[in-house]
Amino acid sequence: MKKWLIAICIMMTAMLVMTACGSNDSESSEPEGNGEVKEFTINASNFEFDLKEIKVNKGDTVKITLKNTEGNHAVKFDGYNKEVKADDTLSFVANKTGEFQYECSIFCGAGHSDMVGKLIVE
Ligand SMILES: [Cu+2]
Repeated sequence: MKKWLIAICIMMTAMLVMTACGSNDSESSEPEGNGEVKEFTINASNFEFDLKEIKVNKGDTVKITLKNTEGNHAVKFDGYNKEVKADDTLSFVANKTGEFQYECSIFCGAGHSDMVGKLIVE
């Protein structure tokens, strides 16, 4: 009788530990939305982004890679408070609908203010 109880206790503890580890895993990995994963590459030059519009659906995981083909630029997404630097990939879940401007966040020269684009989340 006692051994049987101990066995159940061990099994329940093991299950709890496994559940805890499982949730930790999902927290430490990349954010996951309930939509698709959409990948984009923005090529930045003086003074333009080659990608001026990014369109996704709410719940999609957006992955954005920034490449600087000329000059030094970074991209900041208004409304989401996210930024991607050169040769880096930003990943976030588009959990808010609307139109959000993105812009160069490094002052790069005369055309800096022209470096804008639009993130559309439907
Ligand atoms: Cu700039």
